[in-house]
Amino acid sequence: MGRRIDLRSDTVTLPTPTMRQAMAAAELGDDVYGEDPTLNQLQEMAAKRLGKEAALFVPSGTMGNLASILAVCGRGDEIILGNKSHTYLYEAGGVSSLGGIHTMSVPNQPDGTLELQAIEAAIRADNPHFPITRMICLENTHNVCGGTVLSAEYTRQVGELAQAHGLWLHIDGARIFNAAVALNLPAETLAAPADSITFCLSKGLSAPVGSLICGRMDFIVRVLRIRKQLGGGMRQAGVLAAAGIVALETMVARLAEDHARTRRLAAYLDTLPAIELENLSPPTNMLFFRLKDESPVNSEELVERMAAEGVIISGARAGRIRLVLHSGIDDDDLEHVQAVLGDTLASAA
Ligand code: TLP
Repeated sequence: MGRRIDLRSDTVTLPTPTMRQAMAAAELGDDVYGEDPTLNQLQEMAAKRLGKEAALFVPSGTMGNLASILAVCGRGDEIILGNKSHTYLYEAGGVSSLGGIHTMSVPNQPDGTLELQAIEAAIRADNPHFPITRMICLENTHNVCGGTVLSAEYTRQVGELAQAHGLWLHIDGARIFNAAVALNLPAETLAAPADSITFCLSKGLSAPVGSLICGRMDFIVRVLRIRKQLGGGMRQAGVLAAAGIVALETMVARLAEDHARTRRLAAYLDTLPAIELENLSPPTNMLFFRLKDESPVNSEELVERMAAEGVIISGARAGRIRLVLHSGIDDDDLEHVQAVLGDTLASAA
């Protein structure tokens, strides 16, 4: 044994040898004093890449979204966000429990967008019965909608709508570089309409820890205080930032490989009669499927059988299974995954 192919998430990626070397050699200081040169370098790089004035390092994507929202909204304010967004579903209700912020969810369309009319209709009138709408949140790529990509044009339209109503536009860009690579556009273009954007180093980019919040300087100054309140002020965080710098320098363009393998895997799954694939041509690095009734195994059995062959997939929630491709999966691994899936599901139909 020994082979372990983990398709649960791109968060399972391990730092590359170059990252580990950079971490060992990183010049360090106390970042609460603003004196970690490596962290400062990463923050400057991130701001530049996203076309914003400044950036701030935080331990996680969850803290990135939370701190961004808390920096703009107060108790009794409201944010408009997708009903399938990560912030709405998977961030433990932090904006409400910690910020007293009300959420107004709008249906995510299958492509991850929110309809412009639906956003507009969700904006509150100025009336003492209502909370005050303060922010619109988008997610790019959209995780639960299938790793879907929001176009620059769509984002621009939402930005215009936000501006027309005096609202802040925040993008959860945990996987914004996947979107940028898929569209062959600079991430900066996708971030341009947003007042703030967070992105993660510890997903497809394979760094061990960290996310960045990017925006105007006055916003980042407010976020800095909130990060401190949340306990996210770190000291010699340059050890982490060193890996992040390598991630931005060397791990962005290669996301195209993950996307290509995801499409190849989808094409293979489409040949298996037991599988009902959601998207024949997944746009980025994740695909979703269900098992049909005629499948010889149910999803729990599939998870078990795959694990026995060294392939780790998540237990399906409501029968929906997600597979995520990343830098830890090469062509050999992909063949093994296909062989195991094929064997387990072969006797279907
Ligand atoms: N997503 C994780 C799980 O929490 C579902 C995953 O495996 O995909 N925004 C988006 C769009 C995300 O997908 C995630 C993580 C986050 C934010 C939160 O990032 P972390 O885990 O760093 O707090």
